[in-house]
Amino acid sequence: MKAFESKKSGRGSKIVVLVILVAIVGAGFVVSTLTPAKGAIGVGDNPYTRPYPMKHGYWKHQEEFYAFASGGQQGGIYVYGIPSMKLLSEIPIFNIDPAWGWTLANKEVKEMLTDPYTGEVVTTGDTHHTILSRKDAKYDGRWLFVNDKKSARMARMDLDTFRTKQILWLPNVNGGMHGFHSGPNTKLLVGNVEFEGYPEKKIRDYLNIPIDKLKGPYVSCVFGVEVAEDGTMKNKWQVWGPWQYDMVRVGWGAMDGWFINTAYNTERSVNTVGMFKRPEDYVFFWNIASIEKAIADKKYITSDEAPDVPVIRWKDVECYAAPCPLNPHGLDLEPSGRFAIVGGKATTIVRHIDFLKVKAEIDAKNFVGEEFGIPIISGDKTSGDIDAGLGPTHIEFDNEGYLYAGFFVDSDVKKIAMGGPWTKKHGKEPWSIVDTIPAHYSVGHLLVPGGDTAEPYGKYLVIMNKLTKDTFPPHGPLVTECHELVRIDQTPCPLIDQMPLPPETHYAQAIPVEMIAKKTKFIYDMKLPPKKPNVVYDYGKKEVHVVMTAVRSFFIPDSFTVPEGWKVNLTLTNVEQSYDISHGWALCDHDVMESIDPGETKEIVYTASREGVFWYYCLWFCSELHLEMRGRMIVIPEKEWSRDLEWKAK
Ligand code: CUK
Ligand code: CUA
Ligand code: CA
Repeated sequence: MKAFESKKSGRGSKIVVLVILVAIVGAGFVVSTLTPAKGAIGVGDNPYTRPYPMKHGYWKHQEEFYAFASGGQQGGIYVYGIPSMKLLSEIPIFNIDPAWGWTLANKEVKEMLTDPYTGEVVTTGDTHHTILSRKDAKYDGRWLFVNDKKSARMARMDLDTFRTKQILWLPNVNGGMHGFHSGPNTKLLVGNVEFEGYPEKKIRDYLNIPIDKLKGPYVSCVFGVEVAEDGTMKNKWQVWGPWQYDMVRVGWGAMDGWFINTAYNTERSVNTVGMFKRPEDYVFFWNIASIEKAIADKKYITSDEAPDVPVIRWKDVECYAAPCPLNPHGLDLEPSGRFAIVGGKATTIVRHIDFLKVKAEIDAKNFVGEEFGIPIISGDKTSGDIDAGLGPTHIEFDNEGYLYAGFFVDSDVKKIAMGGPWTKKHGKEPWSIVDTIPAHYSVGHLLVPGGDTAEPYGKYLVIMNKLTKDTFPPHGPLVTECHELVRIDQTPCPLIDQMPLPPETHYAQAIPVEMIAKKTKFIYDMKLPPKKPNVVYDYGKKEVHVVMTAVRSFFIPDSFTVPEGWKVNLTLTNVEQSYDISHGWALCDHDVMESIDPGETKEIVYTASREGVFWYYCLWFCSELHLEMRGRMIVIPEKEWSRDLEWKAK
């Protein structure tokens, strides 16, 4: 693959050079992948072909990035390696999954999945955006945040255990939490509510926007979440107004102190056709300090539901609108923070908006109109269009001054040389298409490692397709998704691999392996000494408290008795201090199925509702005596119960 590594040619007769390059690189690719290599290194002399015979630990050393991909309606996330495109983990978050012990019998999980405002336990979710934490607008490897669009909540996963540690629910809204993004240092997360909300009367009155419960248009909000040093999230503010919002980016660099978001339904319609009525929609520019000032000036109310969350009127903060192509979806920020790139998904247009020009218009109070009191900035003076293809969706960036825009309808990705200061770096015509990368099929989000930061890592592009059709062998009417790996440090950009991944990734991010691998926990920090196995009977509350340990190949105690109908509160510790030795705790004929990792303690709560003998057993094949690793819960009718039947330490 020497041809791929060679430096790109400079200016000059571009077309001729491009044609020659296509020929050379194209031929080089075919030859090197099809020619059998000498020796035992397998087919082809390139890093994408696995060695044969296989070497142990090959993939471990091969990976450059971890990719974190949202699972959509699967409710959690997927983790896979780049460039291997091999699945490493499928992690439950808003859904339940007993393989992880992520169930309602797990006290901690049940608490996280319970809506604090309604008391409802919600075990289905729709994850869209993964947001890695950052420092100075670059990933720092501390946390991963993920949203649940359906139930308006967001999770924080610690990247040492790959487990969710907190779920934050939004007050005042009925779901539809969509785009969200992190500030350059992850002290503030900003999110959008995509669906028109219908908040309590107090907020409706405060907004003073006439709305009709049956006909709409309703109102909606953009919200801020504060992230503490230890990662704890807290609802900080909500700004309510006449529009709903889709995608959002919190600025850095040139746009520091601002965030931008889009509304594709500026028509404020409640049906599909109505959402297309206008020729263009809006990108909004919000000044973060003005929101903080509104709070300091006490220009807010609070709802009965959330008395600690300021609800601010859109009119009381600094917000400006600029026109953007019809029904935008992708909205992204170029690495220097100067250009906002937005694609109108119902058009062929990708628009670049220069924030320096926007700021000049704002400072000069140069506006071309207003709507609902929001000043409108001239599009002609601040932006330019690239007529790039049908159905632009999302956008990512590399470190060489190129943007990558995916096209749902065209089923391809356009590599576009950016203007401004980037022109010097790549030497290409500003805002021109330099390559068209075919995709299979119908592109949603794109992933370039670090592609939404101030310093993208570049090198690879993953195209996350919405449709797969004939890419893989058929497997029923519900078909897998397709993630396609492309090399982008060369033009044209070759397709390297295709990976099936179950439904349905929206956004994904990738971070260098070394940033995560070095901090991964192998064993949980166990509180020593672990609590002694014990069973305590609380006759007042009709509860049994069981303290149990798991170690190859015993549960201690290996049996306990419970009066029928009592609640069981089981504290289970896996006392193993050995990597990869997880145990399970499945209780027959009950909806209890847990998993517990080395050094971990879990609280499991359920009711012993029926008389009988019920075995509990380990779920992981943990040792040669794994099958023997089991015990019995003996449930005795209350009228037959006596204190003599209590479990006693031997
Ligand atoms: S979204 Cu689904 S492909 Cu929720 Cu960022 Cu665009
Ligand atoms: Cu423990 Cu099997
Ligand atoms: Ca529209």
